[in-house]
Amino acid sequence: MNRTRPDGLLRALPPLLLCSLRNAVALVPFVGPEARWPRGRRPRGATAFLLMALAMSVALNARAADTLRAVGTIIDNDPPPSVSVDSVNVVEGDAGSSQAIFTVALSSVSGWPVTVDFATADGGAEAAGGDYATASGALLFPPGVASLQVPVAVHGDVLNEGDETFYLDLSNPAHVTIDQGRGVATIEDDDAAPTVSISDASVVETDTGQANAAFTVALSGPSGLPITVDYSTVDGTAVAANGDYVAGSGTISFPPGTVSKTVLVACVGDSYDEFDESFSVDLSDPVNTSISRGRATGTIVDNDAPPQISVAGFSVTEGNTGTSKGRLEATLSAPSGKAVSVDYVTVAGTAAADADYVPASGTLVFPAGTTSQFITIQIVGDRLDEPTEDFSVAFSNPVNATLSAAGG
Ligand SMILES: [Ca+2]
Ligand SMILES: [Ca+2]
Ligand SMILES: [Ca+2]
Ligand SMILES: [Ca+2]
Repeated sequence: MNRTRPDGLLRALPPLLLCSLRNAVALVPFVGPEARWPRGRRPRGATAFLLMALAMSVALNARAADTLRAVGTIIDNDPPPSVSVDSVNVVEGDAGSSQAIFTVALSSVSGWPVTVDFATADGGAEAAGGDYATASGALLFPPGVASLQVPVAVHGDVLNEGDETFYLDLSNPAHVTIDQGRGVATIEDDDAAPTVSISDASVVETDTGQANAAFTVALSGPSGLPITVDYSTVDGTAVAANGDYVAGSGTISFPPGTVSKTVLVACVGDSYDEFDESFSVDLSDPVNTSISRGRATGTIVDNDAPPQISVAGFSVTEGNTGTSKGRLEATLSAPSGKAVSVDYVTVAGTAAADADYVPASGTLVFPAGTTSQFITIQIVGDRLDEPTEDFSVAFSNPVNATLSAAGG
């Protein structure tokens, strides 16, 4: 209300004149013929004095109109606004950084400069673990501004993991109250689970004790989640119940970040010459992974030399008629896990074929695990007095064995 403009004085004149008129009427009892003065008489010069007072009243009122001011106080009846921070989702990415952008908003604009502090806080996402970059500071809302943004850097990776969260917390409000003081940022994982595979293994057999076949179980990449997979041995030509290896099963655990584990299977030594034997290790029940190669072959490489075949000389007393049997024993130096065979044929010496013995030939077979076999030769009897005669049995073509230096 500006009262300094000239037309303001014009507007003030009517009330001033009215005020002066009231003063004049108030003086009437003192100036009229019925005026009652002390001691019942009007003092000399009183009428002139009162008229002068009336004139001064009019003049004073006129001067007051020149400086009149009215202070208008508008008492604000509005509460301060409140401030809230929203929640955001951001796709993680595989490398570099992306931004989680929080919006901090006032419930209404304010005529005051509004300030509030902000700071990030770990949830499942950890700044120290590289999931995001910490951020903190103060937000100033100039009068009339209702919202501001707070970007927070989120770091990408290639780990399969669950969605993770962190927070943006508000504090120290000025000219504002905090309504929603915590915003949640959800980092959405975008990585596939790694696969798991098991590799073949082989071990050279020992003669005593055990040797381990080491199977590598590997993930295609690291994971942010704990991974487990079960394993179990399965008989092949190697049979656990026969003592070839020690059956085993269990659960393989990969803590987050681990990509390789080893499964050991004990293989039992022996001295049997045998074929290489194999068994399998199977994977099953993968957790937080899938199986890309679920069966590995374990090969037990035999380290035993083939046995030697040896024969002893034999003698037989000739009969007078018909034939009698001469038995020739062939032996192996050690039992074998393989079938051993060797060819034989009789060879005449001073004894003549047919006249003194029945020629024979064939293949002598030692079933696996046996060490002794016999060849029977028919000796022809006669009544002729004669020197001791001899013939021989020649061995050749040994299979899964060698011939000893000493012949039979
Ligand atoms: Ca990723
Ligand atoms: Ca990830
Ligand atoms: Ca052996
Ligand atoms: Ca062996």
